[in-house]
Amino acid sequence: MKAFIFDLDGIIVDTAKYHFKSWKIISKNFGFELSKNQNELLKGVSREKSLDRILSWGGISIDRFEKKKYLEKKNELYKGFISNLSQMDILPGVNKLLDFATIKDIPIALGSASKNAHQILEKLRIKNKFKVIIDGNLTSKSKPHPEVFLKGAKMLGVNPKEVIVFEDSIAGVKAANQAKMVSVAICKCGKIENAKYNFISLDDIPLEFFEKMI
Ligand code: B16
Ligand code: MG
Repeated sequence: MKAFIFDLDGIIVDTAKYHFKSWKIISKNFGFELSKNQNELLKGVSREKSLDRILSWGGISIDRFEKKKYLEKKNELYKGFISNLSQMDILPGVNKLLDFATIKDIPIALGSASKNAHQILEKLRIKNKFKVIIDGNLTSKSKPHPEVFLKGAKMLGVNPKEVIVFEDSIAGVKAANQAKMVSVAICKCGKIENAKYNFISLDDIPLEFFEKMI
């Protein structure tokens, strides 16, 4: 394997729960309760696309000015929830993999839909580990479109087929597969459909798993 691309929310840090909390509040404003199952379909999806999905689930139609207002409100709520993030919030197994990649000279990229990615990596104090950071500000097509990962591979100068992508979302696994990369899904649910490999936690991946591929 020539490179690793990490998703952010749900892989490096459990910010997925804060996106859910924020969208739940916004959905309540529209008069409905956002379910856990619906939230799964928002993971890895851009802020704008997420709002569009919520509006369609609620059967609500608003103009673009209102949309902008709710997008800002959602981000304000979210930023409030993540204000105290620190190194302590890095998920189990992340540092082990980052260290392994450094020792083995495997370049690392971030492939996230989030426009808050830089701030989050700074709070976690691991931004310097990433050779390339592709976030929601550098992409125009939301996962499941492979743009975010293909851009990452291009900037790292590696062939997509030689990239392992770590993802926690249905949309992200689809994006990695469409990019012809090796998708490794991390989900407490046990399995994300069509992922090449599935693990419950990054910490469960034995390093020999990678030794076989590099
Ligand atoms: P923001 P990932 C995604 O991050 C989240 O999974 C998704 O729930 C969120 O809507 C999206 O980022 C945009 O985030 O509002 O911070 O720009 O999983 O691709 O790292
Ligand atoms: Mg994610």
